[in-house]
Amino acid sequence: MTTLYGIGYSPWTAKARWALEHHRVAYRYREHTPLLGELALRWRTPKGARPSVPLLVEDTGATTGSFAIARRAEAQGQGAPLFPEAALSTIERWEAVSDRVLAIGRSSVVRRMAGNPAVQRETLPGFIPGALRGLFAPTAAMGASFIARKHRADPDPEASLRETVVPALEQLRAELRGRPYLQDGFTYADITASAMLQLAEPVADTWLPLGPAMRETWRHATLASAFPDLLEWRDALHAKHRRP
Ligand SMILES: N[C@@H](CCC(=O)N[C@@H](CS)C(=O)NCC(=O)O)C(=O)O
Repeated sequence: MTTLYGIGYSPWTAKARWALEHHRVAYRYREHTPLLGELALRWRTPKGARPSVPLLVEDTGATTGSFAIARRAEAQGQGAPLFPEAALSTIERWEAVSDRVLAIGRSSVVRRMAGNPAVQRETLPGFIPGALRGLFAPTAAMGASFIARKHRADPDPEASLRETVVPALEQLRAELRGRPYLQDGFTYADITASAMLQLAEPVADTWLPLGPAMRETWRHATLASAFPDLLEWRDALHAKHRRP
């Protein structure tokens, strides 16, 4: 059985799931718990690859990274291509921008998680009963600092939001020019570029179920008010191209 390991609130996991579902690849989903799940993650990760999620495990082998998983989905699945030849350079360019922007988002979110017991409780594994979640919340805080160390979190994510994320979103607005897609039709460029908007406001629960504290942790009022047109574009893409 094909299994996708991911983190429910991670936009990288969301990109992989969108591509798998677009191509109607059957898979089961398993939540990865940072720190506690590290040994199992290393054990499942192919030799030479950096252990991270999303990670797709099939009978024939494992694929790590949202981009490689999306390409694997395209190679195996059905439906309209997300990587048409003519769009490849645009897709690769936006993938690089999106990866940089999402890393800043991760730094910002793990920092905000550190002082927020409500969000820590929400990110604990589901098997921990409600009455004990408060007690175990510091474990989630340890998981967040583990991610910060492992992925060398940006020490000043607010400055990087201004210097990197705002120009990236302005560039996206300029390239879209009010059109529904970056290329002639829907491609992975739209998936990867629209994932950046999670840093302003996560997409609705229909597509990304989040607890209220986690939703609030991702939300950035200044970014959201500067890019309402892009949020509208991202929501329309989901409504049209992603099953709830
Ligand atoms: N470029 C990679 C980035 C993946 C990534 O950074 N994943 C982080 C998401 S927070 C992760 O695995 N964190 C959990 C861990 O390392 O234990 C992709 O496209 O999938």
